[in-house]
Order: sequence, then C-alpha cells, then structure tokens
Amino acid sequence: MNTLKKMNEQINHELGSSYIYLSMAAYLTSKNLKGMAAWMHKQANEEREHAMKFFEYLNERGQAVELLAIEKPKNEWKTPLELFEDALKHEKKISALISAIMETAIIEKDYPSIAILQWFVTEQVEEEANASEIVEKLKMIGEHKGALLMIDKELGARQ
Ligand code: OFO
Repeated sequence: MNTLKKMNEQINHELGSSYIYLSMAAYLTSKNLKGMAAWMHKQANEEREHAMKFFEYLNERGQAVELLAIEKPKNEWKTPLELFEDALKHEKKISALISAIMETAIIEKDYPSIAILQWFVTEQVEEEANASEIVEKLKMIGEHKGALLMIDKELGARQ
C-alpha cells in the first residue's frame, strides 16, 4: 500500500530531522549557546522517537522497514535567528509531508494509519508553534547580547 510505503520514507525524514537538529546543536555549542544547544539535543531525540513510532507501526502492520540514506546536514549559520528560521522552515516541510501521507491514507481508506497520522498532525502544530515562537523572540531582541543570553537560559530549561 502507498501509505505504508510513504511511512517508510517518512522514517528517513524523521531521522533526517534528528540529524539536522543534532548539527544545529553542535553549531550552538560551538557558539557557547549551551541552553539553545540543549534544546536542540532534546529536539533531535524527539525526532528519533518520531521515526521509531513509524518504524514500530510498520512492524505491527507486517511491513518490512527499509532504511534509506541520510543527507549531510548544513553545519554553519550566520546567527541563531537564521538557524531557528531554518528549523521552522524544516518543520513546515515535515508538516506538508505528513499531510501528504494522510491524504494517501484517506484515499486508501487505511483507518489504522489515519489514527497514527492524526497524532503526527497534532504534533506538527506544536512543533511549528515552538519554532515560530523562538524565531519571533530572536527577531524581537535583534543585536541585544544580554537578551540573547536570557533566551539561551530559557531554552535550556526545556523539559
Ligand atoms: Fe519535528 O516533527 Fe518530526 O520531524
């Protein structure tokens, strides 16, 4: 079924997301923004969990998982704002991919997949909102170094 095939590809996108966020964490660490780096590490871990949700679901459906190659992520940004703008752009891309799988599942009347995908649809609203909030705050503070350190501290407190 196409839905399950697309979910197999989505495992790759979720692991790719994890890799991108890990690269962002590495960059932020190199800039001594430890709180933002910790936030990105948590995000990278969450993305791996997303991949595993699809992985386990495909196993339950008796579909063999085929892992695909992961692209080398970008590793340099001009500013934390540019980095978080990239993260937001990436989440929007992921939301579109989830919607496309959902459309296929609806066409195929694959109700168990629709149920699983519903979780991802809701999750994407949260993921986009989180990234967007950080982007807006970073835009607000501009070049203010003290405020940047405050945001860094705030993001480091992410549970
Ligand atoms: Fe960021 O939600 Fe999965 O990819």
